[in-house]
Amino acid sequence: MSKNETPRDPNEVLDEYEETLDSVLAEVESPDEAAEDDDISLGLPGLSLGRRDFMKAGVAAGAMGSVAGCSALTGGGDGSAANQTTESGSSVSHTVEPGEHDEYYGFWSGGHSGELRVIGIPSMRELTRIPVFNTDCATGYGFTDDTKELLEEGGGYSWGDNHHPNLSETDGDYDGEYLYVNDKANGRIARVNLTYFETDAITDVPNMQAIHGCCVLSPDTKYVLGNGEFRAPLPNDGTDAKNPDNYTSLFVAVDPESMETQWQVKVDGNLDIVDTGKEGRWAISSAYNSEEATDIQGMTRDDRDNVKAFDIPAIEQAVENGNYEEVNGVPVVDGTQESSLNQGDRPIVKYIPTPKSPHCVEVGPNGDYAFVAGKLSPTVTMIDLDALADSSDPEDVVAGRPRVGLGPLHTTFDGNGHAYTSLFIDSQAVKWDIEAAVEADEGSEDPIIEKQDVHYNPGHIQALEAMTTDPDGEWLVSLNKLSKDRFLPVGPIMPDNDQLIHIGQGEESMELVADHPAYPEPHDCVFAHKDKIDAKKVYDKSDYEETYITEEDSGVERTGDNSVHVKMTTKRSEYGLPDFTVQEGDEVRLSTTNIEGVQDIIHGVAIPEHDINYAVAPQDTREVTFTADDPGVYWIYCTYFCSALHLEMRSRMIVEPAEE
Ligand code: K7E
Ligand code: CUA
Repeated sequence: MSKNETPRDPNEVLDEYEETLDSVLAEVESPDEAAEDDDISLGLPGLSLGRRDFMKAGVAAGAMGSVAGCSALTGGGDGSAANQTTESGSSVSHTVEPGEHDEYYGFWSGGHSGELRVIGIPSMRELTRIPVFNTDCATGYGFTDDTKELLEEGGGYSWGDNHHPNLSETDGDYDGEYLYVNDKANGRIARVNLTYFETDAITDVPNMQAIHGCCVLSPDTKYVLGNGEFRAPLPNDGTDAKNPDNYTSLFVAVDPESMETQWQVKVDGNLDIVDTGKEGRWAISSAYNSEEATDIQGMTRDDRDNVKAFDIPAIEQAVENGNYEEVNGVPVVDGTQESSLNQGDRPIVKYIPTPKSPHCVEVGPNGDYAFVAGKLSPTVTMIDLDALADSSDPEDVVAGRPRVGLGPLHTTFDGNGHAYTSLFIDSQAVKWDIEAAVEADEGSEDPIIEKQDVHYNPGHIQALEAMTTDPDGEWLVSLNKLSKDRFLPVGPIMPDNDQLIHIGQGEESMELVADHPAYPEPHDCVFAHKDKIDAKKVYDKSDYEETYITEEDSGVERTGDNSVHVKMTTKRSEYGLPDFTVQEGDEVRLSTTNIEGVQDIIHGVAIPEHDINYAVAPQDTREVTFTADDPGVYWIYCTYFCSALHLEMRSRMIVEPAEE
């Protein structure tokens, strides 16, 4: 704000905004008199829902935006016997006895905390955290030279917003190699090495401001795919900044090994979430804002949006044929509706009309259907992936559209014919029969088997290994955005509430078993059976380029007039150097190897007043480089309680004043 402007009363701004919103939403609700007629269909192929089947926009905006009134708005909260609102009385135990292990790893995205969290299932115990887009002083991620460089080359931001963790697959099953996750905030995709549970690559994808949806191409992880949610000029260099008509949204493919951007496809509307079929051909993206507006009123104006079905081999062919423009070094293929590449028999992107502003897409375990949750529509649209290849009429590809309840966001599967959809507004998980939904009329509630109250306002919902071709059932987690009254109050910023629900093999009723507070803000999680992950307990020094330091290597080497290389080992309970001396102004490269081979004996290297602390695990070598600016004595100490003499584990850095 320029200093000539007087600040406005925030309430006044808010009132004004709400007035505008109300008037626009009133228009959306009744664009004309005829629209009041319940029987009028939308006149769109594939959309035989009546207007009453859409959540009225006013209700939608109010309810999606507020959470207080969920019970008042509940249509489907039927209070059936299966509904259980507290965990008291749950008959299933999720207790893992002391000393016992969980059966599954759960990998949780940490949202705008930038980290991932590893949680054991069924105990819901947090096992560790993996810093990805954030820095972490417990491990030294972002402090040591290699991790600092990783973050700098990955864009140089100090935070990220990770939503969608994905495990690498071979033959449609998890191979335990890698986890890939998006950064919605800065258009990045990161990779975590699951041997060491460590981030090993961050790709700052060109041309994309936000990457929201993210998945791997099943069944063999040919690509990591990402959806650019925010439309922007291409290239975004200040040209055309004020002309939203020329903004575009991109879909990207990144190579899972090199982590290099392979190609992008530009499309109409904003892309949201993406999942792929099981045969390597289709990637299905939900999308909103086909209006291509820049404000909420405009984005919700029309009654329909288009799900995009990306035909991966057709896109590869277009790239191979040179049918692209290169922008910032990336081949960008035109997948907009008018594109010539979408006119022939084999369009690269198919546009499938859905009720407006859908949220998620999840492809079911056998790859038959993509489930598109309606968000503003109380339905889930099932897209038949087999029909997609042949049909020219989008109507043919809609296999079913059950009415599941208010605010459907995400769907998961037990592998036994059931889908479970989260209902944000109703605050429920709804279980329904997939084949019954194909048989039933569109908009029918008949496929619904039961509803379970959750607390409160769920986003993602995930059952064990639901994203593989062979889900395991048994447990489901509802990732609820709000916890409100479920925990001791901890100040105004409350934790989320991840709730564990027992589902068995789908033959029994859902049963709420545990509440689990979560620091803001997980979006999604993914589960892998423990046998599929082979985490190393000690580093293998041959995996690392850094020079391994032995006790004999410990010492100070002057490498230039103003630079030194200090090498020292760590072991219980001493550093390889009890002290070392450098000159004021020296650039100090400090290399440390933990020479212990024993599991869980970690040493820390903390240097007071130099903003340095990092962990060195058994057989690992880490380096930091810093400038010794201030003459004095600095006690380097160990931050991991490694032995009875841990407190005594110290070294002394002496910085001698520069000569006058
Ligand atoms: Cu629904 Cu980013 Cu997957 Cu959040 S997204 S909830
Ligand atoms: Cu080493 Cu404490």
